[in-house]
Amino acid sequence: MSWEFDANSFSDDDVRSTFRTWGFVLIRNVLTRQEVIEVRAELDRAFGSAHLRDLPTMCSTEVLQREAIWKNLFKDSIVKSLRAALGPQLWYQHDLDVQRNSYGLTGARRHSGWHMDAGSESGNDYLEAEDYRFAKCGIYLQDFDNGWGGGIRVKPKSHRGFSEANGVKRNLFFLRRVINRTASMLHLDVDTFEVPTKAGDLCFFDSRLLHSSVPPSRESIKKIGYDRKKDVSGFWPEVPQEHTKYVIYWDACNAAMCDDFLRNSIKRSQSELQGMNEQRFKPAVFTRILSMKFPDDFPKNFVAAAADCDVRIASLDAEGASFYRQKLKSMRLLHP
Ligand SMILES: O=C(O)CCC(=O)C(=O)O
Ligand SMILES: [Fe+2]
Repeated sequence: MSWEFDANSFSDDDVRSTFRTWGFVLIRNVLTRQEVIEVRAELDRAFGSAHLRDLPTMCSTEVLQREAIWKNLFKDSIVKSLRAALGPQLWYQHDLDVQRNSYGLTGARRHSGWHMDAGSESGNDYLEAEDYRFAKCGIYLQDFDNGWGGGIRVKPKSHRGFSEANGVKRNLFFLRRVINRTASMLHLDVDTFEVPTKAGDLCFFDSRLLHSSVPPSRESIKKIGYDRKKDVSGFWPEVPQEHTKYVIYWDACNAAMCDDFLRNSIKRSQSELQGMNEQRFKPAVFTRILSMKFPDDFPKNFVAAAADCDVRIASLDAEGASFYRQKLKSMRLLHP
């Protein structure tokens, strides 16, 4: 079974079973070459502005102000493939962001950084539900093999222990997961698959799948002097401008997952304290997201684009959102 499809010709059934079996799906060319150029140029401009210049991420409230970026989420091939994998009633979380030259927990350490995005939700029963359908979606805007770590790598099938009904299989999948984790601690690459994303591709993966960033190659690291640098963090501002790593990320799910996810975001927002100052590497992401009620607080073109393809957007009700708006007002923000 292949995990790779073309944006213009895939069967929904194949996408669905690939997602369940492997935990990830790659859809080629959801953006044309010209669209990639335009989106990258828009991001270069945006990140060149004073309030974003030193930041590794453009957060959801900022992305929502830039139609040239968010409109890509509603492309036919993207909506169709996500609907195939997640179910007919497709929901987007508006936790969208753009990551720039960001190598997460991996930094320059090639064997580290393995995680699942649902990590903060561990212990919640819904992760083990048979109908769990929740995916992290990324539009990659450079080739994975350009030497600057443009893509991600995954441990295929590592999501499967959670909702496997057969007890023996379940234990085997979990055992494999433990072996994978232990191997990466020993700097061994077991079961690692580098997803060969090209500029303009969509890759979406089950939020329980183990994955990590791919750092730049050893030669590239030398070129920018990071081999001599102490404390290389997850953000690499010295990557040459033309190789800037950009990924547009968001979460998508089906109706059954929405309340659970919002509840979890509320829990996570508790670490963003009333009156706090936002920090460069610690913006108040959850408070920002929860403060926006759909559709009232969204650009009207965004609301129309979502309605056009029948994608629902998850948010709190008016009273809930208002609480987080007040909380946001009490903070000193990096930008509005
Ligand atoms: O480097 C990447 O694109 C992966 C980022 C990632 O895994 C995350 O943001 O959770
Ligand atoms: Fe992740």
